[in-house]
Amino acid sequence: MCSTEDLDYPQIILQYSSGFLVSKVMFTACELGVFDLLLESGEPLSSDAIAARLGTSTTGMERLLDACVGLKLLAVELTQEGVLYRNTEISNIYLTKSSPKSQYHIMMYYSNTVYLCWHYLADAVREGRNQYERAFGISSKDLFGAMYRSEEEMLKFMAGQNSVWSICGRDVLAAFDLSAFRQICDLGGGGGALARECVSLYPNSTVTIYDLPKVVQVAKEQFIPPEERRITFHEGDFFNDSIPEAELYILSKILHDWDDDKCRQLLAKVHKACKPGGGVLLVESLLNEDKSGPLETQLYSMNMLVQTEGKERTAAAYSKLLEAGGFGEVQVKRTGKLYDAVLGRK
Ligand code: ASE
Repeated sequence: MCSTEDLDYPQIILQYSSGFLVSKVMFTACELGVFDLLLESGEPLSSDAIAARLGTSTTGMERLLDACVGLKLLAVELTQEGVLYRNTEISNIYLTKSSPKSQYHIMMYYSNTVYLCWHYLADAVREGRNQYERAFGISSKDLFGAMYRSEEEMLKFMAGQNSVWSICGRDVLAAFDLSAFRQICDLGGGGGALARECVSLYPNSTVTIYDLPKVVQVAKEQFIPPEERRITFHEGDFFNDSIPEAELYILSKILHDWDDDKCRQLLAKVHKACKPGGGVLLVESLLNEDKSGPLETQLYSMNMLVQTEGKERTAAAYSKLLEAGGFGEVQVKRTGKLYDAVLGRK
């Protein structure tokens, strides 16, 4: 017989069960503008004042604020006027829209897109494929046709990816000394935050952002200032169109979108275009060789299942793909952060 006393750590199960509640509380406080309001106000505010300013119910806002206090995203003070709420340091840095390290956009993407796909996680596991048809009623035949099903979705994704580089961009670009590569092509470079980090860290380099025409248009108009002369653009679909010559190709979170066949196909094409002595830098979240962790990467791999045609891989798996594409001298650098770097040479 099994009694509850035999269970050593029931609190772990309870904690895991409510994990999604934690995410949703943080996303919702971001979405409603709680952290932005408290930053702007410059002084602690009551739940009634916050509810009034943000146009929400008082009963809902009070509970949202209290849950944020429990998560240490807000702090409370008891004063004569009653309970007042203020941002903590992490919420000021990461959860306000205007902060240079803001994660606001990736949270909105998680809350409004990723979250809906995860509703069908069991179907994704049963079928072994993404869930755009169930979640959004659209065909997933053309992956980025589905991902960028509207201009708004594309913008949310681009802004979301950009926010990740404000935290991890430097580490992945500094993992190897890339200063010898002057002509760099960022394949699927999107909103260009990594390209901007790259020209800032390596001032003698120029970066061409290669992406789909509609992505390049938005990147030019909304993400990259025209005075940034070291960044140029190339419109195309890297599976079907030609890839320009360069000394270094950056494939940042590209291979994790695709199956092994597509990855080999793309890497072989990059190898052909690459100047002799050049290289390719993969930026990905690496699984341990026995796939025992890191947990964040294991979860991202589940996300690749519900959202893409790919998965997260081990360093050995990326090395094999690089070698199959023709690259050699593969070096791996773990950054200790979310994203790691793998360099191959032609
Ligand atoms: C992709 C990256 C992401 C494709 C779909 C995606 C992200 C979310 N959805 O290339 C950002 C990284 N986060 C996760 C959970 O992988």
